[in-house]
Amino acid sequence: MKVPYSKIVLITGATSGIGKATSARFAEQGYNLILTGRRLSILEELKNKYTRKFKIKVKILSFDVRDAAMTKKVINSLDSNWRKIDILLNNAGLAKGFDPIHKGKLTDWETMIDTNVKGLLYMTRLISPGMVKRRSGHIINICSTAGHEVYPNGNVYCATKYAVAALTKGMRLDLTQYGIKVSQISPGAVEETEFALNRFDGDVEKAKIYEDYNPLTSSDVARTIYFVATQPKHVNIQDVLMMGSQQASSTQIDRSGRK
Ligand code: NDP
Ligand code: 8X3
Repeated sequence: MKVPYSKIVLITGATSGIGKATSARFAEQGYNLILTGRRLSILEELKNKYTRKFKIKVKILSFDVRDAAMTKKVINSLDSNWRKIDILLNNAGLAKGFDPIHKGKLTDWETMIDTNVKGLLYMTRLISPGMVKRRSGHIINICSTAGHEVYPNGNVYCATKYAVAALTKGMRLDLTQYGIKVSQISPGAVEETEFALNRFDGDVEKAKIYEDYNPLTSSDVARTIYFVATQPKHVNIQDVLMMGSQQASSTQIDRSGRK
């Protein structure tokens, strides 16, 4: 075990992509984990793997972050030891659709707002009071370059990530006095995730958006999250805006082949 005491990290959206890669990073470093997501079988696989390989404790919680009542019930069912969460990684999120505003689907908009904004708020509201009481903790929100610049057809997804950026700032203003750090990571395009597949409703062909350049990988983002989470007590990295080397902005990507 490399961790001085059994720190607990709760990761939302641990079944795939950035959340899954980050769970592996913390697991190999000896942290105890609370892993959440809707797909129970994947959570079970991760729990078996990490407890066997790294001898850490893993709690899995399967629920939909859009469901406020269920989220409350599940988080409040944790026993007092598991409630002492040191790091909350608000990662669960998604893009749905890629339509201009006049053609967008209301159901897509509701899914994104309910998951990316309201889900993040539900989790924070449930977990931050314990951190305030203990006068310690670190909340890390997964934002996006989409929370820094809006791109065509990104409308509502970008709006949810601008909301995440505003909430990160608001949380920090409210929680700093209690010794709680609040940070966010803002990645550009990230492969080894289900992000594109979800955005394009499972259309494998449309989801092939990374083939002609090197985007970030989920492990690149996980490594950065780990770095942000393991700074000395007096250091808080507030935001990390990161992109693959072939990406200059949301719309400027060198698509001349993988380099
Ligand atoms: P993935 O689709 O691979 O992972 C998304 C995770 O969120 C899954 O574990 C999924 O779990 C969980 N999730 C989605 N909806 C819900 C829900 N309603 N309730 C509970 N869990 C949910 O995508 P990424 O890893 O790419 O996405 C993670 C975060 O990173 C998101 O916030 C995304 O916006 C952000 N991001 C992604 C980028 C990219 O290019 N990939 C770039 C910048 C930011 P399950 O389905 O099991 O519920
Ligand atoms: C994911 C990155 O550019 O698809 O947040 O919005 S992007």
